[in-house]
Amino acid sequence: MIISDVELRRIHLDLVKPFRTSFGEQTSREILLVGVTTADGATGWGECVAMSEPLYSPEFVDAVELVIRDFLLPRLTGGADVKAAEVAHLLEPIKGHQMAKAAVEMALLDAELRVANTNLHARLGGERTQVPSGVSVGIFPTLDALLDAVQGYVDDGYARIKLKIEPGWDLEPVRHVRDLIGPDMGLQVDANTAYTRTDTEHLCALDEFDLLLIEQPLATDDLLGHRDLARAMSTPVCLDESIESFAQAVDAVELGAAEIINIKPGRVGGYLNAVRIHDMCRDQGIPVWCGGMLETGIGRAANCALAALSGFTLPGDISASTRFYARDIVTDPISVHDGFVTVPQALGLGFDLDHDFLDSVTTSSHRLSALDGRG
Ligand code: SMG
Ligand code: MG
Repeated sequence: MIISDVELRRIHLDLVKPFRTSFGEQTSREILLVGVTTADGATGWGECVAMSEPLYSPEFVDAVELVIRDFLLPRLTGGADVKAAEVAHLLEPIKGHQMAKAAVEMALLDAELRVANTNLHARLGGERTQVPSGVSVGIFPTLDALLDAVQGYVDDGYARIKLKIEPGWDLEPVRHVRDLIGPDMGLQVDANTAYTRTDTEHLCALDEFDLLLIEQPLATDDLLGHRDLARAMSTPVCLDESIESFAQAVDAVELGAAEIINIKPGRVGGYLNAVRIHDMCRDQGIPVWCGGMLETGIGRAANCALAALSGFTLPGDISASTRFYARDIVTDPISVHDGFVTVPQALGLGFDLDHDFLDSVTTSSHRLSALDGRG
């Protein structure tokens, strides 16, 4: 593909209700979209999962836009013929910035698939046409409010519940939710790095609730702490924030720090790296599941295609679009039926944009003519 034009577009979407995690509360989402137009006249879109502030990871929207514009695009433009599968390698000289890189790769992949008249589901070769859908439930001001919300998601048909936890909001909420949903429904917790090694005994008290996993209890760089916790707890330890690359996934698995991995394509530099991590984990007998970053229908469609691969043996955070947004920017938003979402079969990543609505939520748009690459 020869990139002829790039659009960096920001959108703002209000959340249907606030979403609180151990690192803060969100009431809206600011998202950077990357649109690439190729010399064949195809347009592809990628969605960057970075948040507005560097609270989940070091990346954030303002920085991502700058990095893409000044450092990533110049390495892919200037008339060069670039395949999506080459993007990660071409961008390797730029250190880090996995979410920025993923968004660029995604846009090129979308364009490439559209030109080839196929989609991501077919390209990745996922066996399934439906994937089980889990929902991520935030921290609430009261137990009653939490239980109301969980009951609503159970009624919506979700296949499993993930509770956000933090010190002071863990054993009791988990106990009440387990009582509410019964022993058979999948339940897991996500601490987003809120605990330390000194909390081991406290965290072991979660073992009695038969959780599918505990996600990222300790700091991002505390692999040994996660290994020791994994030895102490019967609940499997799952890493999210700690895994930003294929190499880190290999190390974490070998060390015994990751008994399960949450694969987020944005966090690991793109869908193709995500597939490599999936393949490695499948070979090592490590279950994986597809995480979520409050994506729009662009990322949500692509995540469905990824989660259709056979190693994704646990339900992902791939909920209905309406779990976060009253209206999505795609024409056919993801919805949940009997615990499953259907892998979209539209061309490209699997979505078509609702251009009028997209324009109405756009807050800025910068077009770059890509023929003057500076790589
Ligand atoms: O998209 O369903 C979703 C969100 C899932 O909880 C979710 N994501 O750590 O896994 C995680 C969080 C990261 C984003 S929290 C603002
Ligand atoms: Mg997480």
